Amino acid sequence: MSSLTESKAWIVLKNHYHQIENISIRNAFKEDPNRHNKFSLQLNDILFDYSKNRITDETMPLLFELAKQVGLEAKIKSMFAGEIINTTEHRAVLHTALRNRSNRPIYVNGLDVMPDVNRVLAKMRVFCASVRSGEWKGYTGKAITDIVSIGIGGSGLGPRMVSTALAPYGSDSLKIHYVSNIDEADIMEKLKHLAPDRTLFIIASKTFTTQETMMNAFAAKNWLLESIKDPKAIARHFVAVSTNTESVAKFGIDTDNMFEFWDWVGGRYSLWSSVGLSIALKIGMDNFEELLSGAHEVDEHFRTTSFEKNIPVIMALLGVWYNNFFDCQSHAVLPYDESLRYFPDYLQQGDMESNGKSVDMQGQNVDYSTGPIIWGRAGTNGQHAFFQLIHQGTKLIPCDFMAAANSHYYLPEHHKVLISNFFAQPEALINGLTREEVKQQLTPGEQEDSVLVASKVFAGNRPSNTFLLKKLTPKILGSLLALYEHKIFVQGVIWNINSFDQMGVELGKVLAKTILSELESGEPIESHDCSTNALISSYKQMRDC
Ligand code: G6Q
Repeated sequence: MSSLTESKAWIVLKNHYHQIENISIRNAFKEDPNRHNKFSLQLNDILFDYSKNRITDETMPLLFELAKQVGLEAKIKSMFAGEIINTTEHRAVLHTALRNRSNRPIYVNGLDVMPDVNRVLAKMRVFCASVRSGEWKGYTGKAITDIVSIGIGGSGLGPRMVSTALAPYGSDSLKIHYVSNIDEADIMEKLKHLAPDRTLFIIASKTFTTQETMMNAFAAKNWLLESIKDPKAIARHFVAVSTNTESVAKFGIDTDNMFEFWDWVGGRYSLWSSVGLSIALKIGMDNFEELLSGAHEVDEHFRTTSFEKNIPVIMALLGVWYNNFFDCQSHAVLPYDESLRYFPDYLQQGDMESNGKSVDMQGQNVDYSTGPIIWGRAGTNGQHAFFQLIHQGTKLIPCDFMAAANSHYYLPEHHKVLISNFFAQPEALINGLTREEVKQQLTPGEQEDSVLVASKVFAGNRPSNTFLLKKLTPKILGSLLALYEHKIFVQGVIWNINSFDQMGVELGKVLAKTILSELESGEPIESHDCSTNALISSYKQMRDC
């Protein structure tokens, strides 16, 4: 047994769980008209309501006790102070410095990182203004109309999600396209609509060695040079976002057009750095800095607020409550906002790559469940796809619902219907529908059909959190993303795992390299299990016939 599951706070929580696991949320609301006030918090323009959870007045204090027991307060200080908390990679974790709008000095190895952060932001500002105004010209003298940002994982998901979410703030004369996949369909489908002399490529790669990104970058370079036959054109059509100056120069990009960031920025936490260049180009630097400000406000909230009023801490503890005590396997994220359609994808990486670990900080296998499976889709589309399982399936799936009170668009009736669904689903999830209620709704003939009656019963009591945002502005989005980042951090601290490495993505990459060379070989392949050998052989037959 690990010290976590043997600890006092954990054992007390386990006992409490057995006492209240079947508490009816529906009854809890009837019994306590103050439940919403008690279990909700407002942070600037975000209202966080966690009253629709299986918790009583006793639950949260016990969960706060767990947070205290694992030394969360000191761990938060360590992260903000730039200590080496990513111990396997010997790195500080300082995405908070990228949005430190207070400019408070933050030291890594005795050096204040803020002058560098501000220098790169200033460089991004000049560049964005030049491209957006049309002053920056392509090689043939034409202004840029299309940006293609090539990057994968942390160098792709965040920028794509944010620039989609903030499309209403975007320049109509500048279109942004994202290419990640090594599948040629990704780049080919994007490039076929573009004019090389009006296209600017951003190669976003921390290492500048990632196979997918580099192959796509070379394909982009060839595409450009097929049309504009002078290699000097590269300097006007390619910029890089990286920590690797040498490789950027080797690729042929003018290092004056390289936007740097640092090894203390983890890939999946990097959209706040120059990795967000495509976002800044789309929405302008003022709006990009608003995004940073929103995140900074949450950083300050997280850093300075007591656990009882600390939204990321509460989000994390509720997640632990379901993950470790109710044995929930997954967590659904359901933005009622089409602009946030990529948010579940982005959060999948942020959460699952951070906390999908089974070894603790001391190198021991854990004997408790760690990060949940994160999934979801924008509402109302999800309602017509998988909500059946959330309402009536055999699995308990805690959900996060989020929506903006004000829309950027001009079909007010649409927004009202969207919001009515956004409120209805969490309510339906807790209330369910009893046998008696079902019978009241049936015709007399239908009441005879016991299968029909049973099928229409909803057990209810299914928990959720609700985030009501005033409007999806850059600032509010920045805040929302930072809430989730810190939730992930807190859970990593409780589970005593390193949330900032990602060793689990390496093995498949190594095997793919071996297989790549075998795909060209005429010899029978026998080095794998019989399934993989046979599949490779069948692939070659299909490919070559
Ligand atoms: C994220 C990971 C990973 C990384 C990509 C791209 O935290 O480290 O998703 O972002 O593998 O890496 P490069 O930016 O180095 O190309």
